[in-house]
Amino acid sequence: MRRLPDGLIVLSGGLEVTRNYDVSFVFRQDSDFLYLTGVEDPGFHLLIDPKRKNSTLFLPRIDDHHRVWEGHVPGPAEAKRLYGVQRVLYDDALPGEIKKARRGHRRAYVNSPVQKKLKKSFQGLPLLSSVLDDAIEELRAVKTPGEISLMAEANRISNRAHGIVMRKTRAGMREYEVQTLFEAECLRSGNRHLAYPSIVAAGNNAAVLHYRHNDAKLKKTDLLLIDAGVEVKGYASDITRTFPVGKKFSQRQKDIYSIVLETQKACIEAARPGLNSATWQVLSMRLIADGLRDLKLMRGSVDTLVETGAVRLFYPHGIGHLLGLDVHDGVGGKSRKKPNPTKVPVRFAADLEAGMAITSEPGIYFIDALLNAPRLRKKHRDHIDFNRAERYLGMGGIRIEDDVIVRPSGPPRNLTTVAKEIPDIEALRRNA
Ligand SMILES: [Mn+2]
Repeated sequence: MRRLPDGLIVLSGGLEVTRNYDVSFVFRQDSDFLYLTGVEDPGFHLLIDPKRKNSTLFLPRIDDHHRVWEGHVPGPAEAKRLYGVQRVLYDDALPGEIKKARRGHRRAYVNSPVQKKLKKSFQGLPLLSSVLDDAIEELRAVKTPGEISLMAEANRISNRAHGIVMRKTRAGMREYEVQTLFEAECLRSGNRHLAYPSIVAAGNNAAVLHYRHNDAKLKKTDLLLIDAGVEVKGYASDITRTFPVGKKFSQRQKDIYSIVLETQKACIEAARPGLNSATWQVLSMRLIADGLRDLKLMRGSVDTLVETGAVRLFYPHGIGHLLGLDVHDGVGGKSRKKPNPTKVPVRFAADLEAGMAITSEPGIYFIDALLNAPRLRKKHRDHIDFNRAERYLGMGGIRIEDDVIVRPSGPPRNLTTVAKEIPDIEALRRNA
């Protein structure tokens, strides 16, 4: 209401989507709608009237047929208690309520389902949707204490599940069996959704950034990368660990792992209010370039390795992202956009703020499609020892990812506690 005081605000929540014939996908609420209402069921709408300072939730009218098949659905009185909204009505009242509420408003802020399906009710009133989307994105970027406690709960469950995976994974298993270890622990917590499809990638599969097959057999000499997290009341956790399928890391695996780990810890330490996201990205690229130079995989000044993009052949993604009701939680709204103070292009340059939830997730990968591309070999021949790099092909990739909350001062609060130091991981792997 404070951000958009001059218009009527109307949003529709998500609807069920058909999976096949008469079966729907498991329903997951639209994140903006969930943010504003807490409603996890389909078919709801929300009307906010800043002029009259009230908001109304509209629920789908349920008939007896529905009750027979689906069971109990809250009525208006119960919904009012559950969702803490001033007024609750059935959705057949929505067009009439819009007509009443639009009096005195010169515009309406609506989300795209309203724009598509309820346009007629607003006749003559300009409908703005990107302004509304941006205003909510801006609000969602900084978390309230309540949101942070839900994110901490999601991390507690995912921490436990990652711990089980790290203890119980054995050579000879398939990647999907490891996935089952993780996801069973999440379901056991009473939460039905994962924040995103789990990535379980053994050996060279970890060089595929969004690997989803999860069906290869684990070999004793492989590293296993698992990127997985549960969702609690819509709030995501997003955690990655990489560990040996055998008892111990090989020396070569240790060398690469240590660079990623030191980079990840330094980037967490640096995540403080006022740090520009592009500066943060450059910091991670510099540390990785420096480590790869020590291993003689790269040569030249760190500045050159970063500015020419040579380091991107080993580290082709960002250091992190905002986290919240979406695993990639928008960028914080247009008003947060700042000039990029670096020479490295980033999607969005903005300053970190206290209360933001972010991931820190550097990685090093040996990707055949990059290391064996003739154009890239030619372009970066002065800065990458491709012959040496080829010897690492097959290792796949290493990524370490924690979820942290930026604090007003000092280093952030780290919600992720899964083992990541080499001795701690090897202790969990001693029976492997
Ligand atoms: Mn992530």
